[in-house]
Amino acid sequence: MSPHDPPTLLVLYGSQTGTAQDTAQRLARQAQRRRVQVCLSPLDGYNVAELISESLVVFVCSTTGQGEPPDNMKNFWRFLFRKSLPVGSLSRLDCAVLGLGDSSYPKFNFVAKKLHKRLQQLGACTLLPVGLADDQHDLGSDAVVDPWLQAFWDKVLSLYPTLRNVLPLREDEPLPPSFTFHFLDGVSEQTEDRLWTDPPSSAPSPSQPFPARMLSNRRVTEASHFQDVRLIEFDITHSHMEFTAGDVVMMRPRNSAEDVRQFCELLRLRPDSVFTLKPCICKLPRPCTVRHLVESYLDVAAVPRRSFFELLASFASNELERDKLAEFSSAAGQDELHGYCNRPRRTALEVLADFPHTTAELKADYLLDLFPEIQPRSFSIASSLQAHPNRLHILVAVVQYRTKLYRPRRGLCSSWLASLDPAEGEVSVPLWVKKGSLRFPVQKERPVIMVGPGTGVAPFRAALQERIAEGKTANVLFFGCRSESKDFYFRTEWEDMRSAGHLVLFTAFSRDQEEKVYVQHRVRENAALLWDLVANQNACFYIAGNAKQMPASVRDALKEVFQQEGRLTAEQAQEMLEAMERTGRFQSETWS
Ligand code: 2AM
Repeated sequence: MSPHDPPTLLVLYGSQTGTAQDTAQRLARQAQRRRVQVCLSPLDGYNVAELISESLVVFVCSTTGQGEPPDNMKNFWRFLFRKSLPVGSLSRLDCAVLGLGDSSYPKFNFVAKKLHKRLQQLGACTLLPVGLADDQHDLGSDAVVDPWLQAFWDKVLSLYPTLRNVLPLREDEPLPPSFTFHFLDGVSEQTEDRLWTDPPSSAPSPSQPFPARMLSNRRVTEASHFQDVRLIEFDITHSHMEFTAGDVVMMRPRNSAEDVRQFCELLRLRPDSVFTLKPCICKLPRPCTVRHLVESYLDVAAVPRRSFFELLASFASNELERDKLAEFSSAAGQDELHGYCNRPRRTALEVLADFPHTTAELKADYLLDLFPEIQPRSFSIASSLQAHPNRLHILVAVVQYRTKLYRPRRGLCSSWLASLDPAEGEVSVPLWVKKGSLRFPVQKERPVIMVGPGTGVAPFRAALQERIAEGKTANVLFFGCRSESKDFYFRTEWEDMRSAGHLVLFTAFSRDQEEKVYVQHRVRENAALLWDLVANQNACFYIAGNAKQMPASVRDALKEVFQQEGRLTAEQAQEMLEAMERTGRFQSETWS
């Protein structure tokens, strides 16, 4: 390598749902096509102490809900913000930061902006302004991402002019696969379950989840109601799992048997064939069956991202399919791709069925490049160990909706959970727990006000059980659902708490009358009580649930309460809410 050649490009990503990973992967493939040495890694998979000796790094990071870094960059984040790091320690580094965010959340692209600033502070040279892609406005963020990637390459070409003389690999030439499959004859699979013959000796983790036995899976909405909501109970005896109210449980869903069958048929793979991988993937058994790989690892039921089409296009030999795939991969074809895939929520498996010639020719070696890994899903824990020792409950809304496509769309994890029936035989689900963002007060007298419509009530059920067991009886709950007779779940539990004097309950049944009645209406109606609790008794206020309009409307209602009862101006009410937020007296956990 001459001194004018570009150094190895390191692409590091922090990704929660896989978008940042996909973008990082696209950048790495662009580098491979330009014959630039490239190394791709999640931030926590990289030894951050080595950053001082790197020359060229791109960081691709998303920002999660409340301005937090994604889980797979949390260790990196802690390290980078250590006060002891010397100011000039990254002075050898040329770098660039691309952020993926959503402007409907308050701290838009907070992680990327903060990272960019911190790298500069540590002496790194930032090659271009931080890229701020917005999921709200750009089709799949490509309106920002593509020009940013182009600007990055322009900058690299200006720094390393010898690159201009390198003939890039053509778009239709496939890149070498990242893995090789070795199919074996006459060997049976080493299943994951066999690793679990002894009880674990420490708390479960993503790499060592605890196979929790499902004890019950009960529908809690009336049979004729449109929404199927399940209360699922797990046995976690001997798991060493510990959690308190507000924590979440994590699990990896599996693809349905029908999707696995169809996938194997389209790719002409035998589900029972057994293979080993090079390099190996520690989460997969060695050897592994194709069935296990497809069922538990490849995310074939997700809407595929652009890098999927780019890679697929490079294999297509059928002319019609090749043209269409090339269009979907191009910047100009993104509107079209959005209409074909994102809007109707078409799955990768359905796309493969639309491109049968290309699919039939796909080599197994490319499967791990084409499909991302199934990401773990989180659920608020809905029970307390004090009320239910050795048990963990979750509340799951089974996601199902229609688009223009013939088959209804189903949420992978909720449909998988709903399909598991402990009455038909033993079912176990590998679980681990994570600290959640909601924290409840330790002081006994301090009241809590909780607003949790729908499945938003899950963490509050855990909090109520825990608080009542600890003798904390100043509890107010606002619960909202459509109808008193159809989806008012936990009714008897709330009523028992109420009659014992441990709960003040307000309900909003949105569709039991002509006018919509929502939790925020009940908040306004109870202004005097709420003001007394907040202003005179130091109460904490919580919101949990679906992140559409609800959290913002409840916030507005609370500010109105402050204005009306506390005789505050709009600005003062806003300041009061912000002060409560800073001190942890106003907290929210929302999800989509
Ligand atoms: P709806 O479906 O009748 O509109 C739980 O999903 C409850 O939250 C339902 O009663 C639902 O009412 C209600 N809900 C929907 N949008 C809301 C919003 N913007 N604010 C508060 N509650 C809402």
